[in-house]
Amino acid sequence: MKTIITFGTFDLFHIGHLNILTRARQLGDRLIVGVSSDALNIRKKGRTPVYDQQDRMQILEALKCVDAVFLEESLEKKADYIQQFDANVLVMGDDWTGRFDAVSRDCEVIYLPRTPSISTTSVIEVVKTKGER
Ligand code: C2G
Repeated sequence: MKTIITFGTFDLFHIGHLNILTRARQLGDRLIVGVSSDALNIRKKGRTPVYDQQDRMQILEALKCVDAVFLEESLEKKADYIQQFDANVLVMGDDWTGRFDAVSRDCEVIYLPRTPSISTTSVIEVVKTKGER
């Protein structure tokens, strides 16, 4: 059983999130997703997510390509999470290239190309602009 693990906030879920999850799932037999807690997101991005952690986890749990979801409390606990779920491969978007190579002792690390021209921040901007018209 080849277990893939990936992490993210997945706020305002969009096609870039779906693409990396479906591609990560295709690399193994099951996909486990660590969803950043609201508190972690404030620490790493300086803002509270639009969707709270419960909603973000529930959306991911509903996806065909996701087998299990858990709350990611810290960026620095990757090795613990990988051990906890006995993951064989860590997959992240290439905006993180090199950032998690330290766990390569425990599992393979693959950085996949990000989906161009979509991000949670750009979605927020589009909604704001439309709202102002
Ligand atoms: N992503 C992507 N293409 C986009 C946007 C995001 O492939 N256009 C990928 C990111 O590279 C990441 C995943 O989707 O692998 C989740 O993105 P975010 O929700 O922005 O999460 P991030 O802030 O990168 O959190 O422990 C690591 C962090 O929790 C990752």
